[in-house]
Amino acid sequence: MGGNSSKPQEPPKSVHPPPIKPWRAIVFNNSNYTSLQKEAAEHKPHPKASTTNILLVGPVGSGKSSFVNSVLSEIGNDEFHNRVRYAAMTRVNAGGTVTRHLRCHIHKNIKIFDTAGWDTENHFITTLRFEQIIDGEVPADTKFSDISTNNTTVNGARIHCVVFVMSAHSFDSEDSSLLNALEGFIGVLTNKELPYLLLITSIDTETDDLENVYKKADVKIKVEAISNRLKISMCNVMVVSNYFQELKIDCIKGTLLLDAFGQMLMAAKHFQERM
Ligand SMILES: Nc1nc2c(ncn2[C@@H]2O[C@H](COP(=O)(O)OP(=O)(O)O)[C@@H](O)[C@H]2O)c(=O)[nH]1
Ligand SMILES: [Mg+2]
Repeated sequence: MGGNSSKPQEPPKSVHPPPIKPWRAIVFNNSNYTSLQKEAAEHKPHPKASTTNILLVGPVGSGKSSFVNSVLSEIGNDEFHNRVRYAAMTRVNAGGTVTRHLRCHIHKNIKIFDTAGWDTENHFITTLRFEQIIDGEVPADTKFSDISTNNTTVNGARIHCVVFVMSAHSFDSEDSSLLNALEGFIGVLTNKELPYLLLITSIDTETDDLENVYKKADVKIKVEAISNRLKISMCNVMVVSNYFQELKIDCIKGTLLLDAFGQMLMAAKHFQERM
């Protein structure tokens, strides 16, 4: 009698499944972080290419511009004293798309091309326009609507690696016709033997424990679902959390960002060798 008020309360059951064996080995410490920064800073394109050119493709709001900003903050940290760069090109809840032009961000011998979200109105024309960008027929700063499929030039930079950017947070609500179109575009890249990677951003919305991101069963299930939907093999999938509210760069986010970026540089160089 008297109830069990003195019984210690059981801790609430975790809603997350138990940790799994990490599906990717990554070390989060200063020495690995510094070595990843060095790898990017010392990047040299293959002698057959003057610069390494990476193209980001994906829906509006997937985190493309934020990724550029995050990576430039990491590789330009000497100049910015560990500050996150001013994010001029990102926008919250962008209804339209902020990036209407092909934007080129240059750091030494690396060029990162940021693009508008895929035009869902006309997948066919959009695919042709992106094909022209890849082939180096579109100069930087060209407005997307001005890319003409019957007026080709060679004033652009030939792309060496394409990165599909998807947000873990909004993937489930992406338009399926857009995902089909991106899948079709991946077919174009396969024919050209151009390397491509899948970059999953906003992984911080799936876990608040980024350091153990590769041990989380539910994160793995989500990442697998995205990679299966786009038919991109898991070995070509990178997960990151962009800087979106921070003022200073940090080792955990930076390690994931630079690891992803290093993979892009390596894939691009592999293509350059075979040019
Ligand atoms: N939580 C979180 N938000 C992000 C991340 N990356 C981008 N965002 C936010 O998503 C919105 C759209 O990002 P943006 O980079 O402009 O997307 P873009 O249209 O693909 O260039 C912005 O409000 C960003 O702050 C991320 O990794 N985590
Ligand atoms: Mg953008």
